Amino acid sequence: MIATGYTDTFARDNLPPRELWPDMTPLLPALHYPERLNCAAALLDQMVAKGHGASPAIHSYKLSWTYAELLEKVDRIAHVLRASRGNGLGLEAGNRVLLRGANSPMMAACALAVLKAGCVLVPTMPLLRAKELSVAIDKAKVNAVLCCAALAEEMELARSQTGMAGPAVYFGEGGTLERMMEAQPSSFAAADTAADDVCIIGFTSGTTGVPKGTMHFHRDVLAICDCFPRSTLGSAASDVFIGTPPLAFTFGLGGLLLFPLRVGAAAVLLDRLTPDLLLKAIQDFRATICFTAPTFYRLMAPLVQDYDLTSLQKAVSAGEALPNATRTLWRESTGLEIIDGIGATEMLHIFISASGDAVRPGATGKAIPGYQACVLGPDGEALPPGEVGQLAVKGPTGCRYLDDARQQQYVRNGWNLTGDAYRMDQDGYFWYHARTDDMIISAGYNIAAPEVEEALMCHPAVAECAVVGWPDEERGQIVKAFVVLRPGHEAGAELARTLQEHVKQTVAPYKYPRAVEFLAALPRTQSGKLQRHVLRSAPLK
Ligand code: 3UK
Repeated sequence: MIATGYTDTFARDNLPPRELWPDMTPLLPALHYPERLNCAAALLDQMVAKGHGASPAIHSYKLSWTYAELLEKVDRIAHVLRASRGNGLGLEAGNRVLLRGANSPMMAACALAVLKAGCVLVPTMPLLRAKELSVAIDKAKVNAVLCCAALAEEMELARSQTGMAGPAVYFGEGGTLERMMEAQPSSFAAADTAADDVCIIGFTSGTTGVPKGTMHFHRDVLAICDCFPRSTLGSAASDVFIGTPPLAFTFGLGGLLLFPLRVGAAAVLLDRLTPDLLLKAIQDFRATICFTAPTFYRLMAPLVQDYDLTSLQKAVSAGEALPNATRTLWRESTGLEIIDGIGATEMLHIFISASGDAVRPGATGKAIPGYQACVLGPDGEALPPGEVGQLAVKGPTGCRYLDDARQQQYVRNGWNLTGDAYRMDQDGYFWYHARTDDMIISAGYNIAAPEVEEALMCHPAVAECAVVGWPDEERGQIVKAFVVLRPGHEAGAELARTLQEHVKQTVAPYKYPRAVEFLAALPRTQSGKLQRHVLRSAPLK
C-alpha cells in the first residue's frame, strides 16, 4: 500500500486482512490513478482549472452555485474542519466526520469539504433515529458531526447516548456553520492523501441486520465516475442531473454529485420529493438525466402528461429490480427506455447495466466495462448460461467492511457475492431472479417473489405490490401477496380472486398467491427498498 496521508490511521487499521479483500485489479487503463490522489480536488479544483469555474454546479429552488462558488464554500468548510485556531475544529487527517441532512447544496459542499480536508466521510440517512446514528458513531469512532440544523434534536440525543466527545456543527436555518465559514480563508490546499486512503465509510444494513460500514478509497470515488457514466450513461457538461436518492446513499452520492462534477455538469439537489414534485422539478430545471428507484418511475408514469418533460433524455433506475411492467409503462408515457443498473453500497455504485439499443427488457444488462460478473453454483463453481445461481462480481471497487466478520460471506476467492440470485444468458446479459433470501419454497416448488410481483403489476388495479413466503403447515410456505390498489378500486375478496386468477393466466399457476392482503402502502427503507422481512413478520394493521 501507498504511504498514508493520514495521521489518524483508524480506517486503514480496521480494513479486513488483505487476503479477504476482493480482487480490485483495474482492468482498464483509464482506471489507473496517481498514487497521491484527493478525489475532491480531482472533482472540483481540477474542473475549475480546466475552465468550468463559471459553469453551474449545483441548483436548488433557493440558490445556484457555479463551480467556483462551490469550490469556495468547500474550501471554507475544509478550514473549519482542520483549523486549530479561531473557530476551527482542529480535526486531524484521517478523522471521521459524520454528515447528516436531506439533499441540499450545503450537504454537497460539506461532503466534498470532508474529503478535501483529508477526513473520512460517514454519510447518514436523514431519517435515521438516535439508536441507528449511535451505531455509526460507535463503529466508525466518529470525531465530529456536520448536520442540518433541522435534525439537531435527534443528533444531540445520539451524541449523548454514545458519550461522543467530538463537536457537532449545524448548518442551515438556526445553525452556525455558515458564520464560522465566513471567518475562514476562501481557499484551502487539498490534503495530500494516498489513492488508497479510505475516504468514505458508508453504512448499509441491506434490508435487515446490524449495519455494516463499507470502506472506499479516494481512487474508488473516481473509478465509479469513470465506469458507468462513461460506458453506459453517457453524460456531458451540458447535462443537468436530478433525482431522489439521498446523498447518504451511494446511489445518490454518485448520481447526484460525483458523476455530474466529473464531467462539468450541474446537479439539482432537492429534499422531500414526491412523484409530482420530481416531475415539476424536471420541468423547472430542464433536467436531462434522472436517477431514482423503480417505484418512483411507476408512480410518476400516470402523471407525466401534466408536465413538460421535453428536456429529459435519460432515466436511470437502481436500488431494486425494475419490473418489466414499470419499464413498459414509463416508455409508453415518456418515450424513454429506462437504464436499469444494479449497484450495491459494498461496490459503491452500478456494475451491471445497459442503455439505448443494448437494453434487453427484463434483463438488468451486462457487466459494464471495468467489471466482470458471473453466476456461481452452490459449491462456488461458475454455472453455464441459463442456470440460476449467486451473482458474483469484481472490478475496481469492492467490499471492505469496517471490522466485520461478514466480510467472509460477501467476498469469496476475490469475488463479491451480492446476495442476489441471477441467471446469465448466452450473450452475457444478467437476468434478476430474487434476493437469495427471497426465494419462496412452496410444496417443493422454487418461486422467485419478483416474478409473481411482476405478474400482479400487469393488472390495472395494482399500484404496487410485494410478495413473500408465508408459513404454512401443509406446504411449508405459501405465496402471499400484499397489494396497494390504484385509486378507484375496492379491496375485498372479489378483487383478491380476480388478482389470483390474473396471476394464474400470466405465469405458471402454481405460483399464484394463495393469500392476498390489501395495504395502504408498502414498508420501505429510506433508500426506497421494499422491506420484505417486515411483511413476513407482521400482522401490519
Ligand atoms: C439490490 C437491485 C435488481 C440488489 C445501490 C445503485 O441499491 C444499492 O445499494 P444497496 O447496498 O443494495 C444492494 C442490493 O440492492 N439492487 C440494487 N439495484 C438493483 N436488484 N436490480 C437492480 N437494478 O439486491 C443489490 O444486491 O442499498 C444501487 C448504486 C449504488 C447503490 N448503493
